[in-house]
Amino acid sequence: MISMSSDFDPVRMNGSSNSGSPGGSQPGDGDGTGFDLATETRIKTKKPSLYRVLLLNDDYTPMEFVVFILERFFNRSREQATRIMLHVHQKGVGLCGVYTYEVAETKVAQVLDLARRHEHPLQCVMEKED
Ligand code: TYC
Repeated sequence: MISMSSDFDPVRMNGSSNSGSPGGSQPGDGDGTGFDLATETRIKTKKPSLYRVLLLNDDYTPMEFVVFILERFFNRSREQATRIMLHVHQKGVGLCGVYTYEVAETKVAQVLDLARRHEHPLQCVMEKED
C-alpha cells in the first residue's frame, strides 16, 4: 500500500498553486491579471488647435483704453501693452496673445463687452493658427 504525505498532490504537479491569478499565467497576460484584453483603447495625445487674438485699429478708441484692455485681459505689463497698442495704431492690426479656442473666445467677448459699455468702436477678432 502506497501512502502519500499530505503535501504531495498529483493534481498540482504542474507547479501551479491556486494563490495567483485566475487561470494562471497565459500568453499576452502582460500585467499578470490573467486577462488579455481583446480591445485596446487608442491613447489620444493630439494637441489642441491654437487661435490668435487680434486687436484692430480705429480712429476713436482712446490709446489709454487699449493699453488698459491689454493689461486687464491679456496679462501684459504696461510696457508690453503700450508697445502692442502702438503697433496696432501704426499697422492696423496686432497680436494680443495665442490661446485655445474657448480661452480666445472668452477674451474676445470680454474686450468687445467692455468696449461696448464704454461706447468705443474697438474691434477684436480671433483666427486659427496654421
Ligand atoms: N488709433 C487710436 C487713436 O488714435 C488708438 C487705437 C490703438 C485704437 C489700437 C484701437 O486697437 C486700437 N486714438
